[in-house]
Order: sequence, then structure tokens, then C-alpha cells
Amino acid sequence: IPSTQASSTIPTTTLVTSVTSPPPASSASSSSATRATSTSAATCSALPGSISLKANAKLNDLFTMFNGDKVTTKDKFACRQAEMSELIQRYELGTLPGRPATVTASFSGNTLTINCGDSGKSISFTVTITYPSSGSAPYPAIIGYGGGSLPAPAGVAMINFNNDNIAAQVNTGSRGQGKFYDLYGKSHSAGAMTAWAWGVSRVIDALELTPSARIDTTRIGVTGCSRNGKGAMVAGAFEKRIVLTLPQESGAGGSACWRISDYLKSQGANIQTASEIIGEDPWFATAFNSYVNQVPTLPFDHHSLAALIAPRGLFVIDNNIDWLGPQSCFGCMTAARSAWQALGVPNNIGYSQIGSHAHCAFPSNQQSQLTAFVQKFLLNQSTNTAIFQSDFTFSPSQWVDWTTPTLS
Ligand code: MCU
Repeated sequence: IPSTQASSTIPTTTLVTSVTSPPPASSASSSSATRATSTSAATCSALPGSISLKANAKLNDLFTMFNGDKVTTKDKFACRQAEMSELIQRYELGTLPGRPATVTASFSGNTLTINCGDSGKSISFTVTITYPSSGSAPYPAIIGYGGGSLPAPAGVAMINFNNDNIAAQVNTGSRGQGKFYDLYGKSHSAGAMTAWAWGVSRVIDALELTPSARIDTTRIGVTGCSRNGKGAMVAGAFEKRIVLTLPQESGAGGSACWRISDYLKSQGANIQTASEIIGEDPWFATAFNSYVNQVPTLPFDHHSLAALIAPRGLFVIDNNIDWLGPQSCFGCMTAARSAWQALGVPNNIGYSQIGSHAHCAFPSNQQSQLTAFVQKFLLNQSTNTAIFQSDFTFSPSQWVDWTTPTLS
């Protein structure tokens, strides 16, 4: 099987590749290794380099800029998204580098090899592609962390992304281990989830460089379950070339909000919280450790992370396992939905919590919902994605003290 070679010398557009203390003020565009934004960074106000955080028990307002300006237009919301991305990187996930100086790719026997080089260092990693038996090339594709835990949809290629190889997640001793850190250094601020998102972006770079891989890079989804579901949500948030994000049973660090989970824990729930999760794996930046016992001071929550995906497709798949905080997840994603509502596409986000099955065992009674999202976003069909269901309740008055505008 012939292999093809392609290369690119497009320089990185990232302004920040490491966090110093205090973190540098960077352009609003630094967080998105992407192009699909209609707003140029120049029109967005920069965050101050040093911020004094104020406690807020409620979920943060998605439609007020850090400087107090109200978001009334879609362009301004793009600025708010860039600002929230920057804040999330500073205080929780670490800095996302952009495209490295060199990215080259080769393809042989369904294996795509991605080579990245920057500042005299280089790494190489592979993903494997499983092609569908129906449909026609170039195919849409879903990048699955650890292969993912969803059934492969008809007509869609599945790309097996070994995220553990990019950043390890065995225990807290895994910090700084993996190919990302071989390239950027063991002390890089990026937690594992940011490192994985960077890896996903490089996979898409490589696919763009490699037409012989027969993947349509305008129709890319991402998925993962549990810890890898957290990662899938972060990838969808940071990489705008992803048109459908499918986090499955992601729990704390994914579709759950830190504030709601802390509250439910205070009410006696057996639920994972920020202060608990940092003792498990290096999914977050070490900077987050300073905030896990003062969650109300965080200038965002995970509704903000999810809102970075709007107006692109997001279908959140959840179970009813206490530890994963399904009530927190439902509330958090209900608050996030405001972003899609404000942008006039409320059904580009779906939420489905169906329990009574093993962790990461996708149940057949969620299949038609998943299919609706896949067909709409990856197969360009017109389907009904008005899906927002849970066994749990959410009280907006307890958590939301802002209103959802209609953005012009
Ligand atoms: C839901 O994701 C995690 C959870 O955060 C951990 O506390 C638990 O140990 O493992 C879950 C998971 O990744 O399961 C595969």
C-alpha cells in the first residue's frame, strides 16, 4: 500500500505556550488553534494579566464580558467565548499551544502518522482509521478517545486516538508524561485534557494534509467515555473544526458544574467534586489546585466550557451513576444551553440521561437520539435534535441570576 507524504510550514498563531506566574495576558485568540471564528481577536478586549477573583455562588453569566460589557451580538459572544476559554485555561486546564512550527503526516494501511516539530524537538504519533462499509469518500469521521465507547454510525469513519499516549492518566504521578510533554517540556502548564485536545487538533491538521486518508475534515466529531468523555468535551471546546462533540458519562470535569456538585455533596450525595478529583489524575493544570476549595471564585464553570462549543453540535450522553453527578450534569448543561438559545440554534445542543446500564455501555434506547445528532452534523441530513431529558431536576432560580439575550 503506497504511503503519501505531505507537509506544512504554516507557523503557529499561538501567542502563549507556557504559563508564568502571574499568567500573561494573551490575545483572545490564543486559545483557539482554529480559524472558524467570525470575529477577529483585534475587536475583542484583552483580559488583564492579573485578575482579582470575586466569589460568585451562582453559575457565571455567559453574556457579560469580564470587563462588565453586555454581550448583545453574535460577534461579541465570540469574544466572550475567547475570554472564557482564556480563563478556563488560566485557572483550570492550562495553556493550549497552537499549531507547532511543523506538522507533517503520512498514511499507510489505515494508519495515519503525525509528526510535529517545534523549537528543535519533535514527536510522532499514530491514529488508526476504520472505514464504514457504506457511504462514500471522503467520509465524515468521529475521533474516539481510546477508541470511544459508542457504536460506529453508518457512513462514518472511526478514528482511534490513543490519548493516553499524548498525556498519561494513570495517577497523579503521570503529570508531565506523554508525547505532548516530550515536545513542550514536562513542566508545561497544560493538564492532560488540554494536551489531548492539542493532539486532536494535530490529527485534524494531518487529515487536512492527507487527502489519501479520505476523511472530510469539515465533518469531524469527537467522543470518549468517562475520563475520556471529559477530554472529548475539552477537545470540542478548544477545536472549532470539530462539528459534533459527543461526551459520554463524563461527570466531574466534563458535563458537571463544580458549583452544583459541591452543593449536592453538601446535601449528602456521593459525588465527585473539584477537591476530590485533583487527587486522581493530572487531568487539570496544577493551577487548578488553588481553587478547588474555593470553587465560587472561579470566573467560569463547566456551562462556560460547554458554551465554547456553541453554535456547533454538542450531544451530552449521561448515565445515572451518583459519583458522576447526573443532577449536576443536567443542571450544568441546561445553563449551557442558553448559549445555543442566544445564538438561535437551541437544538444544536442535546442532553440525554438514561440510566440502569453499566458505565460506558451505550444503551440501545439512546441510539435514535445519537443517530439524529450524527445525521444532522456529520451526514448533513435534516433531523429532529430537540432532545433534552433527564430523571433529575434543575432549579434555575438557585443557579442562574442572568438572562439569556437574543443575539443579533
Ligand atoms: C467519570 O470519569 C471518571 C471519574 O472521574 C473517576 O473518579 C473514576 O475513577 O473513573 C471515571 C472513569 O474514567 O471511569 C472509566
